[in-house]
Amino acid sequence: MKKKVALITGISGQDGAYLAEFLLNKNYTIIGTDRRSARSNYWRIRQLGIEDKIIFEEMELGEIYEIQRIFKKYKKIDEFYNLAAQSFVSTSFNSPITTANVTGLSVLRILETIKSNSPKTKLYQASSSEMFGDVLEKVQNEKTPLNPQSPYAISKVFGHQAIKNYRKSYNLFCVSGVLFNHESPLRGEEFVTRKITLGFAKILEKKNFCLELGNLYAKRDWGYAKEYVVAMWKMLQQKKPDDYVIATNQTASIKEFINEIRRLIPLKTKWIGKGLNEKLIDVKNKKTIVKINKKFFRPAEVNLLKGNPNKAYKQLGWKAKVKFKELAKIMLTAEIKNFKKY
Ligand code: NAP
Ligand code: G4F
Repeated sequence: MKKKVALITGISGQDGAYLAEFLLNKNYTIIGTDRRSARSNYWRIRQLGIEDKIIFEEMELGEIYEIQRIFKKYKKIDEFYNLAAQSFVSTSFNSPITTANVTGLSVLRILETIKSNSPKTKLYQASSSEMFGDVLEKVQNEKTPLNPQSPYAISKVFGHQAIKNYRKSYNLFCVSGVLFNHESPLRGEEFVTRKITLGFAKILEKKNFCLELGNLYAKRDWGYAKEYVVAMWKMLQQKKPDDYVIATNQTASIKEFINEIRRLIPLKTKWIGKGLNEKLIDVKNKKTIVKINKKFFRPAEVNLLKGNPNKAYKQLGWKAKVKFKELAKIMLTAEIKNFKKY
């Protein structure tokens, strides 16, 4: 049987690396695309030991010609996973137009290219729970109305609706995975869970490090990225294309995530103060190890995300095994191990 070919945009990102690893184990040929040819940002793929098994291509998603060029070069692409995006919500407030172009409009460029050049290619689009924004239902599912709160989320809504529209209008096999926050040791250092685990690894090593954070009270439904990429693949193996929520159905605040880390470390710590003066201190020497910095607050916040993944369970047979407490342990353990190595 001929090997299936999968193209992954955003191959250098967290999900790109885990998805490539998963699909290689399923004997796929992987074309991994990124906006630049420099391999310096392939640390995740290197860490997974799969760099030599991927065909790398440069493809700037801002240019439709770039996407067309890749489809002309590789005549048969069975599955196309669009994971590339300006994915950091904070940055989207400072760079809204770039975000809309890359995260939103690129989806249309891909859909147009597939429609004209390769209508049999199945497309996975990385939609996001951020689209629920200022939530209109306490637990969010595929039917919950969208209420985005950032240029990032607005861009994701555009891509999400484009997928629905092209599926209906042109009968393309294109789907959106509405993934809630998923984390791992391969998460970018700017995202809050990784910032926290890295911060605590530094605190344990050099005793004078202080971690500065923004809003501790926003709640997220945090899962494990390695499990979430499996759901992406499952969506493309269905008879009919459809959209799915992927989540753990548990929610916890940033402070609760920190409290989980506190349980895992050999330091006695205590929360003191309120509002912008809230701090976590080392009980023994009274040093501040976590404090609030206003600069990490967002112009508009998403206060609560909690997903209902029942449809994915029933139709894909997918369920999250790792919940946020175990996730905190996985991430902190890896962080400390890495620190010791370097
Ligand atoms: P990530 O680690 O930030 O990776 C994003 C990828 O997009 C990187 O490879 C990045 O390349 C690439 N990229 C950025 N701008 C580009 C451009 N102009 N042209 C081509 N590539 C570009 O994100 P992730 O956590 O793996 O997430 C994967 C996707 O899922 C993203 O679309 C994200 O928005 C979405 N999502 C993520 C989560 C989550 O919790 N992780 C939840 C829901 C949805 P560089 O290395 O060059 O920056
Ligand atoms: O880790 P975050 O930056 O992730 P956020 O904004 O939820 O977005 C992530 O998940 C989305 C899915 O829901 C993805 F679509 C998106 O691409 C990305 O992967 O922030 C989480 C929460 C926010 O409420 C933020 O205000 O943590 C709060 N927070 C508090 N202090 C902080 C910080 N976030 C960051 N990044 N840095 C802080 O110092």
